[in-house]
Amino acid sequence: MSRKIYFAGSIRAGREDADLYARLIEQLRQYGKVLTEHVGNSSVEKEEKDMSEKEIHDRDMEWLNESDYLVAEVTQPSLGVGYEIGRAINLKKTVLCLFRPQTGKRLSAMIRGAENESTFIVKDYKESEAQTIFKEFFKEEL
Ligand code: 6IA
Repeated sequence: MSRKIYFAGSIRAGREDADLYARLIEQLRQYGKVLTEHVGNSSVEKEEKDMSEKEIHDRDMEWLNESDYLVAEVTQPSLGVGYEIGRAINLKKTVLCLFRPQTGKRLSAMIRGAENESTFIVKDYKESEAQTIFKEFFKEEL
């Protein structure tokens, strides 16, 4: 059975990293089905304008529920992504958070401090390292 991966990245909190999300999603497709490809789509805000906020929330929670993994790009701080991470922990999903320290930002202690070396992993990374990180993460999670 193929893995289901929920990818989380900032939407209303800022789309500066949207192209990076799209590239990460493309790489993640090697490891399973990515349920949230819209996060990397530059026109998500137009395409989803016909859905109510409740519909967006409930659909995303359904996808999170049926996924095996949450992979979150957490460099651009986002309330929605933080919420999804908290819900994923509650649902006992395996979580990988990716953070780029070279941006000069500092990751919330509530994310960095949740690292447990097995079901909640936080990786500081550069984009060139993403492939290796995914390979290692999904190998250990077979
Ligand atoms: O607080 P944020 O908007 O930055 O939260 C981003 C996170 O929440 C993402 O990881 C998504 O999974 C989820 N999310 C937030 N908004 C949406 C959305 N449409 N569609 C799907 N997932 C979402 C918002 C479109 C709207 C601007 C018209």
